[in-house]
Amino acid sequence: MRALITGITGQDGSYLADFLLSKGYDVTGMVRRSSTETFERIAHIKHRLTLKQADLLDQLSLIKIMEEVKPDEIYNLAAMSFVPTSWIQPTLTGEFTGIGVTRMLEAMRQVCPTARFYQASSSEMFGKVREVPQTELTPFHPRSPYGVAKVYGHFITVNYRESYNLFAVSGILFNHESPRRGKEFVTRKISDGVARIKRGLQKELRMGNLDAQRDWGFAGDYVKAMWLMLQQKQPDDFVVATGEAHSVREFIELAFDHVGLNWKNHVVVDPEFLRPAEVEHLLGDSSKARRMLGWKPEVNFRQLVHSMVDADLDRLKDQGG
Ligand code: NAP
Ligand code: G4F
Repeated sequence: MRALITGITGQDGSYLADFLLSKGYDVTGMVRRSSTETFERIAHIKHRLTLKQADLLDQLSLIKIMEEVKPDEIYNLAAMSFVPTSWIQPTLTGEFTGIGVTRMLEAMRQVCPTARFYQASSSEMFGKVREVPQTELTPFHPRSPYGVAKVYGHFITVNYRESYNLFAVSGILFNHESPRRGKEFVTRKISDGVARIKRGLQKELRMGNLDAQRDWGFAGDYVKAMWLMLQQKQPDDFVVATGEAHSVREFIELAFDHVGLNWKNHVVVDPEFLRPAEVEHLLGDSSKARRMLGWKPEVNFRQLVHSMVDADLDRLKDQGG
């Protein structure tokens, strides 16, 4: 089996590549050119991957990569994925995260229409939530240009399935984290900050809204759900979540407790990290995925927090006290 992963240099792309290689797939990763390579997350498997240059903004490059790879499965994980940046670059976010999905689907339709396509949709689409918990049937009310672009990506995937009979699915994934998470996202910012404070490299941690609640899972568990969605008889959309919500404050408290520090002595709320419109509370109901895919999360909240702090402590062990 041949898989094409866009966004292979990101958190999810790297875990998905690990997983597909373990299943014996030939894995090609789509990468965009940059002046400095960003291959840190796939360094351990780079020799087992084929990497090819293309860009979500460049239709011809997407057609060419599909002609060369002839994939059986396509995982479209590439996107501008950081919510605050989507207010700074709203049209670019729309191009990458929204229209980029259409470019991928068009390339697949022209070149390899029998391939199976996974779109990385997001719980950010629920935004100002209409019901708790959120299911596949909950209406969307996105609260950021990123969320709006993801709603477009979701519906264009559904539309191409219905219009052209493609095997195209949308996975509505709630927040998932890991030691490979980018340091600007809240969980990794906390785990990295706690490790730096513990190692004597930093004194305070400046944060935004501590009341926001998220349904946080482990990225390694969530990439399995992506694969399972493409192994079904019929294409369909699924919510993937743990079914447990925790606040940013709880994450902070657990992370500082883990290293024997009191968070109140270090955390400073800084208005710079507040958002123009906030998603206050996300909680997913993944009953459909559990029932139809046989999927369930293996890592709980406490294990997730501890593993992220431990990984950052380990990474910084030669740099501090
Ligand atoms: P991530 O770590 O930010 O990775 C994003 C990837 O997209 C990187 O490999 C990046 O490449 C690539 N990319 C960005 N713009 C591109 C372009 N124009 N052309 C080609 N590649 C481009 O994100 P992640 O956390 O792994 O998330 C994967 C996907 O799932 C994203 O679509 C995200 O929006 C979605 N999602 C994530 C979560 C979550 O909690 N993690 C939840 C729901 C949905 P560079 O290395 O070159 O920057
Ligand atoms: O970690 P975050 O930046 O993730 P957010 O906005 O929920 O988006 C992530 O999850 C989505 C799935 O729902 C993905 F689609 C998306 O690509 C991304 O992976 O922020 C989480 C919460 C927010 O409410 C934010 O306001 O944490 C709050 N927060 C509080 N202080 C902070 C901070 N977020 C960041 N990044 N930095 C802070 O200092």
